Amino acid sequence: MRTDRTFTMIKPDAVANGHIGAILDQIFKSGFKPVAFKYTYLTPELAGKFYEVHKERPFYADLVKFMSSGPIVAAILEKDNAVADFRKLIGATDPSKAEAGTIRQLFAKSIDANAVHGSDSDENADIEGSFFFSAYERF
Ligand code: RTP
Ligand code: MG
Repeated sequence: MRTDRTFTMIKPDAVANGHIGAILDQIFKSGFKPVAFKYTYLTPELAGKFYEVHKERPFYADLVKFMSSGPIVAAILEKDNAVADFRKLIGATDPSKAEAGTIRQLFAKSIDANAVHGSDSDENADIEGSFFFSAYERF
């Protein structure tokens, strides 16, 4: 299992608020290199499938509704120790608890509309990247 890739989404709130450029700038300045990018949209069915691990959690329905509420940017990023370093860059799930200077502290409004997603393991980075991109795009 490779350890130099992660998967991210710029979520509907950050896209709608015009933060794509600023967020990508911060990601690239932190040393992540682009592997694959897509400006796209999750239907409720696709959002439900993507977040299936949270199916039994109380916030699942709201999460699916939010993630399918508007366009997103999906991307595979490359850097040593990508998963952990990226989660450090985005900050805590709840932006009110996120460290100063993190992407969620700067751009997120609430725990639901929290601007970005970051994979939580190397295995999930691979699964999530494969959800959006074909094998040749992940070369
Ligand atoms: P993500 O998967 O989006 O990168 O976020 P995460 O790892 O920091 O958090 P996770 O536990 O995977 O939860 C996925 C998304 O569900 C919403 N959530 N709401 N109300 C709540 O207690 C709660 N907990 C999680 C968040 O929007 C979170 O990003
Ligand atoms: Mg997560």
